[in-house]
Amino acid sequence: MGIFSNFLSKIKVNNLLNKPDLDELAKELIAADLGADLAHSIIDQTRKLKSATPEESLNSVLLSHLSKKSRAITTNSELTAVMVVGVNGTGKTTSAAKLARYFQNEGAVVLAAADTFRAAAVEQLQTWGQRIGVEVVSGKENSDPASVAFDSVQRAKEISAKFLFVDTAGRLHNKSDLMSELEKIKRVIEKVTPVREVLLVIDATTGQNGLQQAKIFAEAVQVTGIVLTKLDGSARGGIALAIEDYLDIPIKFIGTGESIDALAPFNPDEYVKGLIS
Ligand SMILES: Nc1nc2c(ncn2[C@@H]2O[C@H](COP(=O)(O)OP(=O)(O)OP(=O)(O)O)[C@@H](O)[C@H]2O)c(=O)[nH]1
Ligand SMILES: [Mg+2]
Repeated sequence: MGIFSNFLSKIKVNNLLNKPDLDELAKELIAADLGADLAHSIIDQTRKLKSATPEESLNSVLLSHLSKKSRAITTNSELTAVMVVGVNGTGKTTSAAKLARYFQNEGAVVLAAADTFRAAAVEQLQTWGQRIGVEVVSGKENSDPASVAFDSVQRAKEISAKFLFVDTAGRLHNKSDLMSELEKIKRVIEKVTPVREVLLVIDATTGQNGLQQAKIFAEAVQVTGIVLTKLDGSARGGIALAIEDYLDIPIKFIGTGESIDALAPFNPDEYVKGLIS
């Protein structure tokens, strides 16, 4: 990241923000996927804030646009059920497996292959499950995803699992089919236990498009948090700030690679430092 490093090295010399500096900062913010409106309000606020240095002002303004909501996974004392949702290719299946790995040391975990739309999706999750020693509940190809979800929550109860992560489809015939399928999966799990988290997976490399996806999913299902993936690539990561600012949905985890351990809790201070240092 470090998208503002050029800009900051320049202003450090004279330690004040003039009009050309601010124009350049606006350009950098927009290029970092923040969107024009947010970029301009950050500029306005940074200009007005009288911190010791422009860098400090920018740091606190950027932080103030992040969500104040908890970034921890809400757990139940017994089983915690988590749905993993998002458009196709964002990293849902990989993130579900990474989450299973992450929480594995807290107790037994079950993975549910509720993306029955694509045969390969089930295999993909089973492969991860075998590698990390986590049971994967699946159904036949094209079986009802809600019935897979139901079987998985039953199984999780049976083995007194602490966590259930439910992988879901990213694409169906149309958007409303997908959203009603997600609602149905949630309803069915909740016959047994409340769904504590609906985590929306967003690919950081899709930029402003990620914000559109977040808006659509947040309207249809109650998204409780975001997993922002592919931050190891060329993504400038500003989309995190845009999503939190517009929707106030906290980013809970970030994906930083294709390996099973490439998942970390989102840290706001580090994120903002990464953006500007
Ligand atoms: N570099 C990088 N690649 C990732 C990350 N997370 C996922 N991927 C890769 O992105 C690709 C898609 O990941 P999947 O987990 O299959 O995505 P999905 O959302 O389940 O896709 P569908 O099931 O088709 O909807 C795979 O090649 C993953 O290895 C990440 O944090 N960094
Ligand atoms: Mg998948």
